[in-house]
Amino acid sequence: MERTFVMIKPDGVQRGLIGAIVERLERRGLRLVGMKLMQVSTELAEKHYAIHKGKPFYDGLIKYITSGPVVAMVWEGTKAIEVVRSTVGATNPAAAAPGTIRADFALEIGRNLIHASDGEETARFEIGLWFTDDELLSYTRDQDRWIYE
Ligand code: D4T
Repeated sequence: MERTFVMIKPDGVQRGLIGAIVERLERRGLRLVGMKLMQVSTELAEKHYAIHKGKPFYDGLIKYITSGPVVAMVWEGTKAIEVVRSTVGATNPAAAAPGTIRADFALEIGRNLIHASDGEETARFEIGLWFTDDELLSYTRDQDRWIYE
């Protein structure tokens, strides 16, 4: 089963949207296998967003991500990477499809509430960057037979 890294960014925590966001992913049928509330260091933020270094929005992005606690999570399920990305919506909330998390709760690209891995390689890298193996659990839920064929 596929795993993906998801982070509720500082605006999501400050706005009291942790529960609403987690509920969307749970309702979809995805399984939470790791979760922690943490203050992101500049070092971790720079590693996570290394691909954007040098871009005009980079400094603001690092400042935003380190501005308060975030909720780091790993979710598991059928095609989890793609499913979470489509549930989250487009990077710019103003352009995100109605019904997605970003469209329903956000307006601006620099306050887009949530991060989700965008591919298999990124998911592997980000899960390893944010979690140790023993922080991730393997388990099943009674309801899984009604979600997974
Ligand atoms: P993240 O990585 O935060 O989930 O967002 P996306 O995967 O949807 O988008 P991304 O990697 O292209 O952008 C990372 C992060 O940078 C912010 N950003 C991006 C910004 O503030 N201005 C911009 O012009 C872009 C492209 C938003 C998300």
